[in-house]
Amino acid sequence: MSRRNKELAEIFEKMADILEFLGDSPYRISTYRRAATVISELQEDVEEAFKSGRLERFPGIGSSTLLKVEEFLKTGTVKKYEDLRKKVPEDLLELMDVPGIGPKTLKVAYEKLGVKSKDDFIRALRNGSLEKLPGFGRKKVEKILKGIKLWERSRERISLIDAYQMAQEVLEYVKGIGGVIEAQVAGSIRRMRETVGDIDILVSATKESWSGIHEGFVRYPGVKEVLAKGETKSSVVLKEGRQVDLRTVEPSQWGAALQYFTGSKRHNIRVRDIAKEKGLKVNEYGVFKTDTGERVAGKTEEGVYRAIGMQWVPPEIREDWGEVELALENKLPRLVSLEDIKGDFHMHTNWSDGINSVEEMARACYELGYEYIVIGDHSQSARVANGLTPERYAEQWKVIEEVNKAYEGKNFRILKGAEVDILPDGSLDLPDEVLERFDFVVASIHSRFDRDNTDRILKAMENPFVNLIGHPTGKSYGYREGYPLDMDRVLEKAKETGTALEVNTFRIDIAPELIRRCMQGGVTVAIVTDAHAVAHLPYMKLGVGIARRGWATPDKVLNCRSLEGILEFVSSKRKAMRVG
Ligand code: DGT
Ligand code: CA
Ligand code: CA
Ligand code: ZN
Repeated sequence: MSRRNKELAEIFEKMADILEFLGDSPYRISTYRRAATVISELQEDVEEAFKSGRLERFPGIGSSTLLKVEEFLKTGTVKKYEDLRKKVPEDLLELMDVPGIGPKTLKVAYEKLGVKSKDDFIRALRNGSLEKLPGFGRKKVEKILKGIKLWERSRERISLIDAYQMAQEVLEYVKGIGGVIEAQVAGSIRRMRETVGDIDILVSATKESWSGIHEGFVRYPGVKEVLAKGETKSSVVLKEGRQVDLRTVEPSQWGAALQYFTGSKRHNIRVRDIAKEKGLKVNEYGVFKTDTGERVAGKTEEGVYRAIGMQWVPPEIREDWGEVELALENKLPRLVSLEDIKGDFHMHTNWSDGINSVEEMARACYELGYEYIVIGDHSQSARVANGLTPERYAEQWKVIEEVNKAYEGKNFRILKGAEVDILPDGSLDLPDEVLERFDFVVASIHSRFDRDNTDRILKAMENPFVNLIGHPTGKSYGYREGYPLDMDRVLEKAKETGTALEVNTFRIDIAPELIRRCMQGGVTVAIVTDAHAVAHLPYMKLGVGIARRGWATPDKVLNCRSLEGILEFVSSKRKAMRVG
């Protein structure tokens, strides 16, 4: 998403929050929220959408919204927003972003208890005064306290997906600075770590252009503060609060620097120790013979590893989790890669809580080169997500069949699917007679995140029509910890029943350690975007990165199979359970 889209979407979201806090009309509040959603999920820059008239074609985007968009494009802000902000204490505005604390909660705390700052609020949570108010109670207060803790942690380290977007924008800008020969993101983002502290960018350029590059870098429009500007290294803080470090190196040092600044620290320490045993010294400038000081490598990363007698190690697994030993023996596994991906199993359309149509999602996936996709809108019990009844699924199937006709002979097919809710007792939100008619079924938990959900998941996997468990751990970075789960039993049952587990790009729900256990235990995983808009589909790349961190190999990743392979995956479970 472009920086401007994001800024404007946040303005609308905040305006809705403030109006809610002030007790304004629900109609106006929902108009602003709608505007925020539409803008944050636009595929093009908001200015283009506005000028071409495409923006006003979205339902719910009326003339007063368009006026504010126009004002923002001209002035960089919205006056009404600036005025509204003054009516709410600064701290309370910030607290509205915390999961579990809405404007309504803060309104009550403000009016009944005089809460004006974050400290006031935390005091009211701790001393029991909030808990005594109607509509609160012990449980809710505990939940809010937990939310604050998670939120504070998520401000120290942000999710990969947020960091990745920010880093790509800075990278594009840096590539445009004069003298830059090559630029790449290093550090934890290159390793696709699930959470990111700061962004590291490495630039290759000849020495005489370094100072101009650093000058250009600190003038990036998204910069809030310049921490340091030097000849080889500069650091800035972005408006989003994230630090970016930029380093310049000579082209001849590129590989050594890339290896050094990609990390992880632990991987690098191991690599250096091994080099030392072989009489070599490794640093960010190259690989050198200890006795003579002769430089033997440094231009390419492959060359650095080769000089030490190692296979090149994919960045995603540079964590000292056993990769160093295998690389020395030339025995690293071939990890799944984006080119292997033939489809996506979990996405939503405007039939439930997505913003694009079946046709738009299909076209975008066809253009990504996929052979198949599963459209999996929410089932009926997901009311907030506008879940589908069996009748509406049947209507949607007609649309899917229509769209499929347009792709006949093109090696692309939409599979009829659902993301069916796993109900509290482990039964499913749709009867078997309906489930049977889908091509592929994802089953997920969307309620009772606070209790052990092992039995619910095991029971869902026993259903012959369930092919994939959506976001199995219930974790969602910055929002939710995830429920207690007996993973050994889940993995065993997944293998026994022929059910796959989801690697969810957005939630980063199953950790790499767990993916690795799936691989070792012979459990199939499916990498999904859980896209709610066309704009989310390309993040498959990050899902693949997360899977690679879990040492995922193509043979155990469902997306690597052909359409026939997917249909076979579905029918063999049904047959094994004697219903196919
Ligand atoms: P982060 O930013 O916390 O998500 O994690 P990283 O891995 O990006 O860490 P960062 O930004 O502190 O440093 C980037 C890479 O640079 C790191 O992975 C390894 C390398 N590096 C940084 N400081 C040192 C150091 O003191 N010694 C060594 N050997 N390597 C370092
Ligand atoms: Ca970093
Ligand atoms: Ca750094
Ligand atoms: Zn879901």
